Amino acid sequence: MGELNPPSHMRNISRLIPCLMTVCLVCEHSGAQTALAEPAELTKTRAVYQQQIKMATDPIKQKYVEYLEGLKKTYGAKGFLDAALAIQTEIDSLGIVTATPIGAKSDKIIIWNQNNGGKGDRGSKKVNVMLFAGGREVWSKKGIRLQWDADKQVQDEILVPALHVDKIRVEVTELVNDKGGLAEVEYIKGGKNAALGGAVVVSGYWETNPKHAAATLTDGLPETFWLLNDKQEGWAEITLKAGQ
Ligand SMILES: [Ca+2]
Repeated sequence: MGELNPPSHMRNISRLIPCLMTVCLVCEHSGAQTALAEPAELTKTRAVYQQQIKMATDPIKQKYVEYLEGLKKTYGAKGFLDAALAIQTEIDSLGIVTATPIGAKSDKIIIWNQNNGGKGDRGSKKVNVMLFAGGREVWSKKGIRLQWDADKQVQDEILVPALHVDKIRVEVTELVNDKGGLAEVEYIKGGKNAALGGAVVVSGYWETNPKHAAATLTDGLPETFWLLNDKQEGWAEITLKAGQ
């Protein structure tokens, strides 16, 4: 009897094949019909349904985004940049527009170089930039090449992640004619310069001449400039205005 089983199975399978093919054809056919002739009521009701889902879920997403923003700041302040950026990616993926810009590159630093008031014998070629929050470094970029022109004053923009920052440090590492300096450092956040009028501490300034002291970096005037002593690299630390 066992010898008869295989042909019997084969017969069953061959009977099934046309049936399966018919089912497939029907499926395909009915699918095409639905796509071509969707009733207006369905389109309309689906739009209402999707709108209701959006209205119901947006407040939940909003709350989640608020939580993530707080978490991002906590990690940023502790110096865990990778964690902060991972949280930013999660926020971006939710597609929620919040009141405050959350774009990872919405903030920027603008560094105005100087040429010794048009004399063209002093300036800076390269800088390192560090961002701090609560005394910890949260972001840095090293070896940034600055534009410099002997006749006209030029500036560079450096895009930075939208993290909570309270202090920035600029290190001048390469000089023009061994005589460095900068005219102004701006920290643009939400369209405003958070460095304007901020307290500045510098490694030193040219012949302790007050005309070229630390405060010239945040006075909002590109024509006033900080000069380093000859043949010396140096740094400036700027405390951003509170509440920025
Ligand atoms: Ca200035």
